[in-house]
Amino acid sequence: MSIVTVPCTPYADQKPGTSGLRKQTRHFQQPNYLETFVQAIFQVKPPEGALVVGGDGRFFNAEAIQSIIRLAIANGCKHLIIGRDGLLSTPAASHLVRSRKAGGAIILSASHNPAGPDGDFGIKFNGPNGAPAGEDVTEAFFEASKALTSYQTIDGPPCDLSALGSRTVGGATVEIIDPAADYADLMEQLFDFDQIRGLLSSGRFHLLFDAMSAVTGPYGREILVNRLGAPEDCLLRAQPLTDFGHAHPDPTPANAKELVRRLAAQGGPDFGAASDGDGDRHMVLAPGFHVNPSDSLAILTANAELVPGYRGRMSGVARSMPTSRAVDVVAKALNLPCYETPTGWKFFGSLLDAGAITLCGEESAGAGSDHIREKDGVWAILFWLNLVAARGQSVREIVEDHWRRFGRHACVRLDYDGLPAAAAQELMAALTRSLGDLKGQSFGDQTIEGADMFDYVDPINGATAKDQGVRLFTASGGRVVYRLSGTGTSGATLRVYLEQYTQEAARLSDPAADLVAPLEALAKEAAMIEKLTGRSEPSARV
Ligand code: G16
Repeated sequence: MSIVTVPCTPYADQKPGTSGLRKQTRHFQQPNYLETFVQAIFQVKPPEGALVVGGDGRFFNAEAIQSIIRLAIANGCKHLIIGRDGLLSTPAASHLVRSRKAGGAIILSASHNPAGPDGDFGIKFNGPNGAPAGEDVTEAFFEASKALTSYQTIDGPPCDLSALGSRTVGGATVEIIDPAADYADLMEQLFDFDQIRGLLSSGRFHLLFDAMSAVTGPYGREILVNRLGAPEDCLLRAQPLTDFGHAHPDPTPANAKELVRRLAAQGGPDFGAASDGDGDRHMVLAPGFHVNPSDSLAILTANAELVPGYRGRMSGVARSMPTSRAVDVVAKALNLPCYETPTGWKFFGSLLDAGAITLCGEESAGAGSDHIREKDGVWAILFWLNLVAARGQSVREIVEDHWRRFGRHACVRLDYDGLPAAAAQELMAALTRSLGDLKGQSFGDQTIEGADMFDYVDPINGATAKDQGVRLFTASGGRVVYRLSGTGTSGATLRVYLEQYTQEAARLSDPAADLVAPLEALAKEAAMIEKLTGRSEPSARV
């Protein structure tokens, strides 16, 4: 096999967003598009040590991995570690980088975005600590991509990814591994598998896990069925499909209709769970009940002492700025430091590396810990199973107990999708200009007590991230946050996060939408959303 230099014309739009480079699949299929970005990665981060490669199995994964193998070897990589059939969940890839002391990982996924020729595709690079590359590095990828006039590859036949074991390709070792084995071992170290096994075999508790036809099917089978003894029929949509069965692999009740239906049925499961396309998000359900992701982080933190992997070793916690402040209240009660970071898992990396935090999470269905450097869907589900087993309570009882003890931060997110980018940016600019005027203003019975733009300085390395979203604080303990999504692939998405704190016993279990209703009116009016976007209602409420 020989190294081939392929001339190419640079693309001008390869700027990574909240989580790597995400575009429509067809965009990625343009000639040399993927190759240009991968070459830019290797230009900035020449392969050192082993490179972990895998993805969520979506359409174009298989072709992309073959290209990456060729480019990696041509750029000097001597050892590739690849999940069988190109599959690796994002958390498993992060774990492999750390456990195998690899130089980094290339992960192929557009996470919870739909897949297929008309769906989305994505690629991101994680460094030797297993964490997504920081903004300085992704910015360097972008700069390098704009200047490329050629990339290096090798010729030769495609590599067989279906058989476990190592082979030599172009002088490099290509090692195909079981995607779930190492990860399952790690989970076994963190959680009390005996206690969970006891729960699952008690005959009184049934779980249903929806893998959404995405990457976590094999993980669910290995952990829940093979190691914890749950019956095979506890798995729903467990076969990974390249188009995720034409479904949306975002773990929300609306996208998991069969799971919700089965939970609601007489004699149905007691515990429902789902994970997203690449396995880093989670959803936990009980019959007629959905655990809000911000609450999930707070509850995991409050109960961490019940879990072997966290007992006696909680150093601190962090949440992304739009995530509700439920965890702040817990941290205060437990005397733990609590950090507020911009949206994007990459901002937790330095805090985790420094040992400043043990758990962290986000409103966008992500929670995780220092066991890896990504959020982790299956981990969060196992954490919940461990809590149910240790406390002997149902999911709903655990959540309602939590609210009684700490108060409740009811939250709802409004998404305005597909806005013209210019209109969305103008809305944010106008809102930012009006911050001074908004302070002290009343909307209905709500008064704005504070208003600012969230800028971040990383307490560990001093890196800064400016303009991360507008925050309005109300006198009644409410908060409204506005920011533009960094993961969309067409137009702009305005996200408006509403959060209302209450300790009023009679209202604790009210629907979140009712508790935040006064804030919704304020949020729409203060930012003149209808006037500036023409939309009177959001596209989605999450
Ligand atoms: C990514 C990031 C998360 C972020 C989420 C939503 O998740 O890793 O940190 O919270 O996107 O971001 P945005 O509001 O900018 O769309 P994932 O699961 O898509 O990789």
